[in-house]
This record gives sequence, C-alpha cells and structure tokens, in this order.
Amino acid sequence: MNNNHSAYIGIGSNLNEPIQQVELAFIELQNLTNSSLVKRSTLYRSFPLGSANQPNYINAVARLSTDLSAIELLDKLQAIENKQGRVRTEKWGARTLDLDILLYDNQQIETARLSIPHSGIYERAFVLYPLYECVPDLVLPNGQKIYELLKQFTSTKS
Ligand code: A4P
Ligand code: MG
Repeated sequence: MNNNHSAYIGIGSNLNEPIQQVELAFIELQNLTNSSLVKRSTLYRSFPLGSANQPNYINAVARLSTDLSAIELLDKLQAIENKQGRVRTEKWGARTLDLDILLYDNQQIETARLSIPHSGIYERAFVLYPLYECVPDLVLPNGQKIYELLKQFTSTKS
C-alpha cells in the first residue's frame, strides 16, 4: 500500500448531535481501507448556507493519504454517510452527515457523480478555514494560495 493520493474531505453535520456525528466520522475516516488519516482540523460552527430554516452546522476537514481512486473514495464516503443515518431529502437541507471530496491531488474531475474541486470551495468560509488549518501553505487548483483567499473571510470557531 503506497497511499499515493492526497485527498481533502469536507465534513458537515447539523442534525442529531452534530459534534458527535463529526467525531464519529473522523473515527470512520481513520479506519478507511487503503488510506490513512494524515491530519484533522478542529471543529467550526457555521450558519447554514441554503435554507435558513435549519440548525447551525458543525464543519471540519480531514486530510487523507489514500490508494483509493476518487470514485472508490466517494463510494466509501457515501457508505459512511448512510451508516450515520443520512437521509437525502432536499438539496442543501439539514443532514446528519455530509462528506464531500473537496480536493483529490490537483485533479479537476467532472463526471455525473463527481465534481472536483467540490463546488463552492473557493467561496465557503466553513470549508476554507478548516482546510487552512490542515495545510496553511496549500495552493488551490486555480493557483490561488489559501491564505490569500482567506483574507476575504470571517468565521466563528466552535
Ligand atoms: N458529488 C459530486 N461531486 C462530489 C464531491 N466532490 N464529493 C455528488 C461528494 N459528492 C459529490 O450530494 C449529491 C451528489 O453530489 C452525490 O450523490 C455525489 O455523486 P449529497 O451529499 O447527496 O447532497 P448535498 O450535500 O445536499 O449536495 P451538495 O451539492 O454536495 O451540497 P453541498 O455543496 O455539500 O452543500 N451550510 C453550512 N454552514 N455547512 C455545510 O456543510 N452544506 C451544505 C450542502 C449546505 N449548507 C451548508 C453546508
Ligand atoms: Mg454533499
């Protein structure tokens, strides 16, 4: 096992004890097949993007080294979401657990099931802050340095 790929996972929850949901997700990611959890951010509390009629979110980011392809990783992440009781109702609606592949190496992927970098990554403070915590000198696929991008944001830490 070489764990050749570097992947960043965005973790979000705003239902059923969100802090515990996120901590449980980190344990699942630690045990992920053919992968290792290299780094984890702390937890961030954020206002909901989308319908305001839902609880605040807890967000975090995990950095993985993995031998899984991006699509294999997506399958594993969706299995974890389902295990933690994810029910898909409305887009951007409340959820027990959302696991998004934010970045996979420096690849740009556009298929029916996968869009990488994940949509909104450049605009979302609840993604950029924990990502910065994992890798302060990260250069995003569009060439921007994360710390330059972050100068535009403010956020509330949980
Ligand atoms: N999909 C495509 N690309 C990816 C990727 N890079 N990673 C597809 C993961 N999945 C990806 O996702 C729908 C489909 O997206 C999947 O079947 C997969 O094939 P979903 O998780 O079922 O639905 P979703 O999460 O409602 O949609 P989406 O577009 O992923 O929403 P977002 O962008 O994740 O937004 N507010 C705060 N404060 N914090 C949050 O974390 N999250 C959302 C969801 C809304 N508001 C939020 C937060
Ligand atoms: Mg999602």
